[in-house]
Amino acid sequence: MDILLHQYDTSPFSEKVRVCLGIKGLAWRAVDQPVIMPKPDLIALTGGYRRIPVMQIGADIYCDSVLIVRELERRYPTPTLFPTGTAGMDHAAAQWTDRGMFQAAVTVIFAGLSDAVDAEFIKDREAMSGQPFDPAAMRAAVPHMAAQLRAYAALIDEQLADGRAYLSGDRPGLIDANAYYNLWFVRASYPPAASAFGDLAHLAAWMERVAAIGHGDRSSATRAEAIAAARAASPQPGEIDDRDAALAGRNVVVAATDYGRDPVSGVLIGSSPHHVAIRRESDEAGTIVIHLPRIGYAIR
Ligand SMILES: N[C@@H](CCC(=O)N[C@@H](CS)C(=O)NCC(=O)O)C(=O)O
Repeated sequence: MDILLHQYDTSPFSEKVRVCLGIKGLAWRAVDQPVIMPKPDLIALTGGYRRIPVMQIGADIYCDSVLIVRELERRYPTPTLFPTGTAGMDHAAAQWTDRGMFQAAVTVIFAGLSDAVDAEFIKDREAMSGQPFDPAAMRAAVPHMAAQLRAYAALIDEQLADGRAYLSGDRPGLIDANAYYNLWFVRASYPPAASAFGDLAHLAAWMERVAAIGHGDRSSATRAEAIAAARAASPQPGEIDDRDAALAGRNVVVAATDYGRDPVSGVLIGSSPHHVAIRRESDEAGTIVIHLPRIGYAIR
């Protein structure tokens, strides 16, 4: 079954996943989704989750880049995303890159672009975050956030100072994809802000190496093809962690706790410390199972 990645090209969290697909040399199909709501063809598959990226394999739908890369490693273990056997801490690094580093990148980019940002985009992101888009406040935060970004970038440069090619040695892994994608985002979206890290020589050479990994064997699929693929497939069976036994087979509602908190409801059919899997019926896509992470998500 094809790996379908619901994404858009400018999405930084999608770039994280695309680099992991490149490390693994996998074939996959990009399903481009809109940058703002409405996204009816995505919601038909996710049951309400609106963020990008989402990975689909048949009738199994994986929300959030953290869970997507975990599932890629489970299904396609070779070559590994953890070449030095540090999977736990490499996954934990996402709590740094996806939060503090991402917020710093977003601030320097959107403060820089502020006058050029489309009104519809601003309205959408205000609704998603519950926060006003305030260009003046963002511009005031730039010195601090640029300093944060530089400090984060200097950590990466420090790790590379012994001449290693990638962050854990001579082979690339998830830690490289995580550390890379926000810097890529800044450089691609608002190049002047890349001055926060452009002079770090080890980091600059490493960014070129990560870019050269590429994205694997990419082709494209339409949104209608993705929905048809879900309808034609059956989801994988799930297994429930003993700790969640009381919730097995019950209706649950799962939502992110940071932003884009749109709830997804369904019957709990699988769980582990890292994920929950819920089954629901979609008018368009038939029976689907939606997988969501546990860190940063609440279950009711
Ligand atoms: N924790 C999520 C965050 C994803 C995220 O914030 N994605 C951005 C795009 S890169 C998003 O969904 N923005 C709103 C949208 O595209 O509708 C993940 O790791 O996948």
